[in-house]
Amino acid sequence: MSRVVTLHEFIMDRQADFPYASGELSRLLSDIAIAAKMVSMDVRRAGLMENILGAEGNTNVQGEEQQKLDVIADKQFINMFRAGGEVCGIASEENDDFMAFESEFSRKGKYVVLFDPLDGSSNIDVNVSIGTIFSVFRRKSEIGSPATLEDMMQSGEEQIAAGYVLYGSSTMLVYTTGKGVNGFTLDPMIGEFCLSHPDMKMPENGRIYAMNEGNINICEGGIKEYIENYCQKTLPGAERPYSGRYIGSLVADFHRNLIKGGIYIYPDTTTDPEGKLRLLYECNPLAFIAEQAGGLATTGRERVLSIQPERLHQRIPFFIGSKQMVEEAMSFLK
Ligand code: P6P
Repeated sequence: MSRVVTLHEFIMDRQADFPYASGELSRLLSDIAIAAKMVSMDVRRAGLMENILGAEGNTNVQGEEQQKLDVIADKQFINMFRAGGEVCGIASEENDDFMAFESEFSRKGKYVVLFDPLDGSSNIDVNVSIGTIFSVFRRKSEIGSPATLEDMMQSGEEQIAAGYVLYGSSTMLVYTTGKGVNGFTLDPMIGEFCLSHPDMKMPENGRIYAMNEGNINICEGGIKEYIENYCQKTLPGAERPYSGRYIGSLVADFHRNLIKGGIYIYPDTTTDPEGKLRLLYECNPLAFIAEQAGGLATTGRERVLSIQPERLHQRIPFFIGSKQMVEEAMSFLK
């Protein structure tokens, strides 16, 4: 029985990967893990706390109805970043504009974090898996000055870390710093994330496709053919066609595909002509993880990580998963 490796030990062991880092990134990742534990506790008892469940009573910049837990999770992460001293500013799905932390202490932070505090929140009240997604950049602005919009608007290739927390049958934290992908499961007995999925690799191919097929007749040409004439056709020699699995929580669908192989597709549609998923704090972090695990993430036409952002809450069409499946799906696009 090999010894349990906690996330904290793993981060410290890997600190040597960053000869110039004096521990700030390690502390930032540890802060994310602490906030994730706190959100996990809130998620797991939401049904018992009527002040947590249900709608907040307003809509966010996305025009989506905010859930109370969205706002609670957003505050947990922001408070952790503000207090930690490594982060000079943030942008999140739940805040219209980016936030430059005011204190002199925070302005010395070297990093900015863009995050979706609780993705899939329409699933909260029905006890279906939800997740947090985060993306870390080194600031471009001068240390000691307030964070700027330019700090937030960097292309995905500039990320120095990215990850997600999955509040599922167990709570997992999966992240990369550009040297592979590792997964940690929260052990509630000791309150620590423990290494459970070392060096994760996404299968080159798979037989699971995740898409809201309710959009099949309103999305860009080629997708309908891919789903109906490829995924739903019994492949020669195969016992049955692909399996459709759509959870309605990007993090849960992505995590399953990372382990089993598969593709997640959210194309542009007549209702979401630019696509639905947000480039900066949903697509970029998962694209970084996908590529680090041997997968692929595109808009259907270009690599996600190469996109130079134009707006903070910019949306893009999103094809992410097993390399061969994403390439296959792209071949159907007109
Ligand atoms: P639809 C959740 O709001 C989310 O951003 C993703 O987590 C999820 O995959 C998608 O949107 C669900 O969108 O339109 O299928 O309900």
